[in-house]
Amino acid sequence: MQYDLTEEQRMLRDMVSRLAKEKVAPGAIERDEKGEFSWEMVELMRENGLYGIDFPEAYGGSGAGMLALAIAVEELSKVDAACGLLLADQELGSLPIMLAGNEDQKKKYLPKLASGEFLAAFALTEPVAGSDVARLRCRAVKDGDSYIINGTKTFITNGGVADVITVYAVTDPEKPMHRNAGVFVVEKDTPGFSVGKEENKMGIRWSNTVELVFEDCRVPAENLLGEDGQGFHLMMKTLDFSRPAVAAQALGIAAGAMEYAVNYAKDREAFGTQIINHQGVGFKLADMAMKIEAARQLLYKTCAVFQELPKDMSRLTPSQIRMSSMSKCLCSDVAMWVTTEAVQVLGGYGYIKEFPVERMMRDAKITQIYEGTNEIQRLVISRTL
Ligand code: COS
Repeated sequence: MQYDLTEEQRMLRDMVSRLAKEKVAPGAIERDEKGEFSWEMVELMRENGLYGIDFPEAYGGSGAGMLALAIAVEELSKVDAACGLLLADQELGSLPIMLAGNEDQKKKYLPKLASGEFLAAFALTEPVAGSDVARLRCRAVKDGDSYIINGTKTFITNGGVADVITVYAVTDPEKPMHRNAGVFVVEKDTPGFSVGKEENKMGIRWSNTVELVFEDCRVPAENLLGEDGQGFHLMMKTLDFSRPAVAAQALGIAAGAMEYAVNYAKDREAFGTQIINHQGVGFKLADMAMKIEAARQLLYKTCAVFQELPKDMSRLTPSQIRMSSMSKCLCSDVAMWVTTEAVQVLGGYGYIKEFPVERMMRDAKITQIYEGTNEIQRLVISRTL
């Protein structure tokens, strides 16, 4: 029985780790300060074939699976969480097509998403709600061979830079909740679609986060993914499949902060010895190591389970759903705790922008919020027990 990474997964980890240290880490502080989307980082992901890691080989991906994707996101996020998010969000925006797209839709979009020629975004949250998906208000009304979409989506990662956006909209409010919506592929040049306000964020600052506005936006009916009425379930399944990538981002942030704190604690002296020798510091680092490794084991196990599952609209079991939510919740809680303690280990330096743990602490916070708050994850977990 194998309970370890494969040779290919190790090679990928080493390759992405090198790339992260040599090409991503050097500009991380500047990108964070500027808060402008980095096409240079997109190009780096494209050149190294990283966008297609978890895309099927039949559609131009490398078919390496979800664990490989998690490993890549983790390595990138060790030095720059917004860079890890480039891969995680490509997966999130593309998953509705992978899960519910027909052959024509898959052929049309997936190869370009796998290569990174197209960027994807996922549009679910609205100003009125993010957690309570069943009460979202964006509408899509069938009109002949099209649907006309009206509404506003908010906090959409990559919304202003994406070529294709998968959009959730209620198609028939008379139908029962959870069975009254659809998910549509909207291409960026569609008339009636526009990008609104760009958010100025606490963390993952150079990642693009915007409002999207749909005003009589007419999309061909053939852009509906799966069946009309299936939208809620498609979005839930998308999130089950995508949350492990957010967990990987959080894990990477935690591991990056710990590595920095350990090196600092070996270097810095107080009371005649390196501060790692003081239990007040050494025990913090020990707790970091335990929590990170426990979170990593849960995440990798979840990825190993999910990558064997068919990417279609079949139902997941409660235990599969629970594993996805547990990974996201645990890894992000660990990231918040570890980064806060890493700042503490560095003392005054931890509070200064020249030292990366300050940014990591700000970056960690969003992982407890997006793709379902950790309160929602606990709700999902408790409902499946
Ligand atoms: N995976 C698969 N199916 C799920 C599911 C999940 N995680 N959660 C719920 N479902 C299914 C249920 O099995 C149920 O199916 P049936 O209608 O066939 O019985 C249906 O969806 C409705 O479930 P429920 O009654 O639990 O729905 P609620 O309206 O109470 O909402 C939560 C459930 C809160 C869990 C859901 O709205 C959610 O996940 N919200 C968070 C969304 C989110 O992550 N937002 C962040 C923005 S995206 S970056």
